[in-house]
Amino acid sequence: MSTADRQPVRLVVGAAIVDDLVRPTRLLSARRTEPATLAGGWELPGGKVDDGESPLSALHREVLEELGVHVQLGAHVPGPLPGSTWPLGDRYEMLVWLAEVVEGTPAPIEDHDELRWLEVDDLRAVAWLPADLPIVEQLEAVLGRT
Ligand code: 9L3
Ligand code: MG
Repeated sequence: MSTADRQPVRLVVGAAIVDDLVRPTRLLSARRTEPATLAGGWELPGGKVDDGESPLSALHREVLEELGVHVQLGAHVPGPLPGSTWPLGDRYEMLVWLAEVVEGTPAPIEDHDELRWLEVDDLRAVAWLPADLPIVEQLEAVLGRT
């Protein structure tokens, strides 16, 4: 494939949902059901930003679609790429916010079959997707500090 054929990297947004933005003790993890290559892997909920949509709107839309909740956002979890995003393979990069549920109870409505709240000192208890693992490691540092 020539350079001209290469697709631009698409932006994905993700939510690191904690029980309390001020004093976080638990992080919400979600087990994917699709595609087959990612099914069974645990991730921070979220998804692709649609054309013409702002990253913020996309994040709120995704958590509502996937988990049925409204969230309040906290700080970004800054990633290593320009724009503070995290690499997700060749095709995507992800912008991640800390978040707290303000309405509803999270349930695996779409794209996940199980949710699990992980204690901050036990964040590696699930099999995170390889791309999400470095983000979780960063969260260990961020959440452990409070
Ligand atoms: N992805 C990886 N980790 C995450 C999220 C939300 C997404 N925490 C990857 C999986 C897909 C792509 O990004 O390859 C788009 O995500 P989605 O729209 O299928 O959720
Ligand atoms: Mg998704």
